[in-house]
Amino acid sequence: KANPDLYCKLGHLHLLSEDYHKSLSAYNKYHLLESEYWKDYPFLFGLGIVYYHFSAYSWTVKLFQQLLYNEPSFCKINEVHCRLGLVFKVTSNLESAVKHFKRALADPRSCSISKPEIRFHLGHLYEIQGKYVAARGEYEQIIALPATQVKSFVQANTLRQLGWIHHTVESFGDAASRSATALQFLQRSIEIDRNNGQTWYFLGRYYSSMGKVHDAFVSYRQSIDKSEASADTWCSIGVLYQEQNQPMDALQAYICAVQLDRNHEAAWRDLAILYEACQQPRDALVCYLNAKHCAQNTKDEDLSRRIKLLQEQVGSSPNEHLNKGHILPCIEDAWTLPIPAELTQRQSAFNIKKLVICLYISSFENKQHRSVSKVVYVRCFETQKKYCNPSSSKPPTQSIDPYFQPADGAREVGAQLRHHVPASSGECMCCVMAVSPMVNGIIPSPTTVSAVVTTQGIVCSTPSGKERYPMNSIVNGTMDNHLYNSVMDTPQDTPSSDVNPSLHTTTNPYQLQTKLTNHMHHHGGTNGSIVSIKPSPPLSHASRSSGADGVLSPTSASLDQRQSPIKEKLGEKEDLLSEDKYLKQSYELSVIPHRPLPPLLQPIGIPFTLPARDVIQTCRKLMCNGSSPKHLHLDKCPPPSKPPSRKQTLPKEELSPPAPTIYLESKKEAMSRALADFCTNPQNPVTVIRGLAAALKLDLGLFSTKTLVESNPQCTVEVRTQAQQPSEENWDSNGTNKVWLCESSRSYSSIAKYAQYQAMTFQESMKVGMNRNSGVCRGTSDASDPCSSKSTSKRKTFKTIKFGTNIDLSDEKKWKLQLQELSKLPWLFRLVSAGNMLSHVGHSILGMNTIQLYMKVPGSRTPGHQENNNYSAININIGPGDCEWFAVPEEYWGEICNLCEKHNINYLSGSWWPVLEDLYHANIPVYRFIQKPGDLVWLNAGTVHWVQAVGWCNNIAWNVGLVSPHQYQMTVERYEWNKFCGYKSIVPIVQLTWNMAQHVRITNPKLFNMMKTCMMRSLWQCQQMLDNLKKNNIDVIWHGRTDEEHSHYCETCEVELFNLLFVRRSESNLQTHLVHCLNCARNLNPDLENFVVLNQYHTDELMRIYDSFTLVSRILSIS
Ligand SMILES: O=C(O)CCC(=O)C(=O)O
Repeated sequence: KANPDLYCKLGHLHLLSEDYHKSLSAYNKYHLLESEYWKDYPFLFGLGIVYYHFSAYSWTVKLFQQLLYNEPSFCKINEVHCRLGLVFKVTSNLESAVKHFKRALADPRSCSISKPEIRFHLGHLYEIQGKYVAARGEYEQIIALPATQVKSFVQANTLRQLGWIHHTVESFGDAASRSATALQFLQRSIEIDRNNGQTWYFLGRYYSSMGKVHDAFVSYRQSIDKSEASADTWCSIGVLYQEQNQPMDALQAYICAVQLDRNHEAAWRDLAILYEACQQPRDALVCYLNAKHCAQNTKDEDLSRRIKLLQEQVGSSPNEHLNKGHILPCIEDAWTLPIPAELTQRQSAFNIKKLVICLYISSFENKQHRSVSKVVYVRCFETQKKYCNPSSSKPPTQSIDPYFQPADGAREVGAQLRHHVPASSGECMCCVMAVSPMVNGIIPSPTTVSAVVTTQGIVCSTPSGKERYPMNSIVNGTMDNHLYNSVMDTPQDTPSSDVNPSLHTTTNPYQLQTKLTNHMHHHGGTNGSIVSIKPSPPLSHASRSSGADGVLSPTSASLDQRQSPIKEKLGEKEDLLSEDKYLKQSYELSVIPHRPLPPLLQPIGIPFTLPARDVIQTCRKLMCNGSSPKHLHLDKCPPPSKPPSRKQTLPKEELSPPAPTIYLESKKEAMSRALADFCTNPQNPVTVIRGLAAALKLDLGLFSTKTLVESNPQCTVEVRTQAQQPSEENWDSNGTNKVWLCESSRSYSSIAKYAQYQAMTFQESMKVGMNRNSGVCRGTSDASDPCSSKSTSKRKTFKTIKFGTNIDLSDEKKWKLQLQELSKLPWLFRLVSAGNMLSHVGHSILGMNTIQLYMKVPGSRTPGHQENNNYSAININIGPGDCEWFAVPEEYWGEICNLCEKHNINYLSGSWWPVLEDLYHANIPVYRFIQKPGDLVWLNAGTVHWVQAVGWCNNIAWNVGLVSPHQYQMTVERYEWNKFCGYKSIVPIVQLTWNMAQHVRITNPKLFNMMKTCMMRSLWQCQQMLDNLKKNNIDVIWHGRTDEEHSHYCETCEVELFNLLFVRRSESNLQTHLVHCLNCARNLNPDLENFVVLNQYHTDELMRIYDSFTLVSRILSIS
């Protein structure tokens, strides 16, 4: 039988010799043979690097996330952050990119990208986000460094960007001084690197805007000579020609631009303007329509008006008349430009190479039983794209990513192209070969490359081959994305390139392994705990007993609580369960069918009956003699994953199940155990409870707009400006495509102002005779629908509306009456109860254990989500209008997450509205129902949902966490998934577990086991840290924990910190203290210099809580 380790080592070896194909093949073998591949960090790292090399970014992220989750202090973790930064930058996940680059920058260890280059990326990300001051700050820090510390290409690129932002950002001073500074920076950049095509392009733009036509042409020409053909440059050349009244040359240049990038909106628009100027409205219309198609996500009234006007004009004139006396060739003829055949052949050769890569990658995917995702390629950012309107004398602004490093294939192709462009300066236009024509204005798939020499002697080579596009496409394989430009115009031998000299050190498996082993030994501890006693913090809301609420599940058996010496209970090492058994156990102990327990809850092989002191001793022993079962560490568990996709196809009728609805007639029914059991049954993802307000005589009028205005008019309202759309659809802002991205902009207002808006929109709709509460926004997007009222053609236009959301009702003084009224609810629905986990957090978490209010007009949307940490939720519609709900059972969340990823949206932090037909197509059932005024919607743990107002209404909502094994497991599962994805869990689960252990009597053995495991793990983690700190003579300072003190999170990775805090002063503001976890602190400084270590609990106290937490028999709990 083949030894898997050999394959892994072979993978490393090939990686070191930069044979990526062979490395991938060997790693794949290892992956197929070794089910616990995730324990091998150098493997995760190596394969991640290989995927990165092939631009398979989604797989790179997956591998690196596993590494970050399991070994955050891996010796090459800063390399991981750099690569993730680059991946997220190129996939437009800018926030995540910033996070990872910041972490890489803070890490003092070197990696393949130099610190100034990392800083450049950070600056550039800020620039893309429009944070120009921050961008300038980063750039200035780079140029302030001694020249010897910054590679010349980084210097050149930094100076170029500084020049560009001074040229374009008006807030940087008066025009004259900005202009002088910009020119200085650009010229300095060119002095350092004369071969940077992007800098020449910017200089061309600069001269063009200064009216220095000759200098502009010279610069553009330099740009084209120096770099791969760029659509932006050709578009700008077109503008310049047009300004010089050379329409034919302008046409050629624009055609080059759109052949290079068929989605270059500015070039299409400029071409349209050119045709209009030459009295060719039919061609102009075609170009405007293409521009419109490119600008899918931006609304442009001017463009729409222009199109309408031309449509009328073209419609009313016969064809011959329109064609009469035209100056320019029509668009179809203009499109058929020549190509050198040689270049096409080179494109084909490249295509073959790409296919091989795909085959390699799919072998890894097959093992994962996932649908084959395509290789992810570099994508460009569209940031400063404006229109190149010659009439406005504004030069075209680039659609940039001048900074992103192309995948190696792209670079190769670029180099080939550059190499073969004929260096001609003739004053003619030479057409070499025809390409596929544009049929009826529809852009054909480009398959060829064209070369044009314009009258100024500028040579254009337009690699319009179809093969060209995948280099710039993202995972969905569409051909719609803009072309990339080189990120840093990095020379081939720089660290960023794939031929990476420092990779020799980064990926040396032996070094990595040694470092890893050292690190693990370093973690081994001896003795030492600090002894003191601190009283338990009082609870803000909850009572200490389980009460008569009956929330505690009946117990079938109670565990043996007797405590006895280690030897008796644990026996010898052999008595510990074997690893295989643990894996099996983690499925058996799970209360969610077919899903293992999340890592935090997986048993570590020490009986719960051992007292805390013995737990610590046992762990120490196991660590010391090196025989620790791997699962003793939290970070040795398999990383969390999404639930597997469902295999069986649901019959059509099961795709739209009716939402379970309960009609209540009496208070007794409302308070019944049966109701609670029904709602909390995992089989019922959602329950609508009707008649509750009447049964309990609830005065929901306390939440009406009128009362809200009377009681707290100045209260803050977060306002989301949205498009009012049919509820089962979600259109891009242009109204042309159904998308998942649910866009809205945020602003703030007050209850009083929003109330005015609510009233005003209501009155307006009365005037126009709209139906306020029945058909509005519920129908489809046909022309009769008010949401798509103007939708006679394919394009939809939607009204803009404002949604008043996340209104905080936590202030008990301001909202006394309202909060009192809600205490009439049955225990399960109450905001505060002993059986609600969230009442034991010890502090408020806005919107979770406090009430949030929503004020709506028709069409107001709450995008798709699961509740924080998978808690259950309650939502009451106050009325007067209805709300429409969509809900999907929890077990499908992974599939919805995949769909979000397919649409390039982050499932956890992004804003998405599922296109219903996509869900049905994916065989995902959707509950769709109307919530009437007074209806309470109970969302069970983890149910995915999204909501749209049908009429004018207010809603109130909050979360509940039933103290049950199902809810607890769900919560911890999401806690771990959040950690895996680098997303903050706003519920501090470890703290909560310790609090619950003190304040709730648990009768359910499964829940007890889970909680005890969580405590055992955290107890040992704390002790292990303390042991190590003591060994390294690092003092721990007592800090304690005040009542209602919020839990702390690591400043860097945002994980919850329990008990031990690693604190340092902020470098930018010495008054600010930053709290870190041990891993991040050590990544910043391995010896923890400049850190103060604080503890919030004495070990004795933790041990006391641990030991006192016992399973209570049901009978005892009632007595
Ligand atoms: O009423 C709303 O729009 C918010 C709905 C929601 O997501 C919730 O209550 O959890």
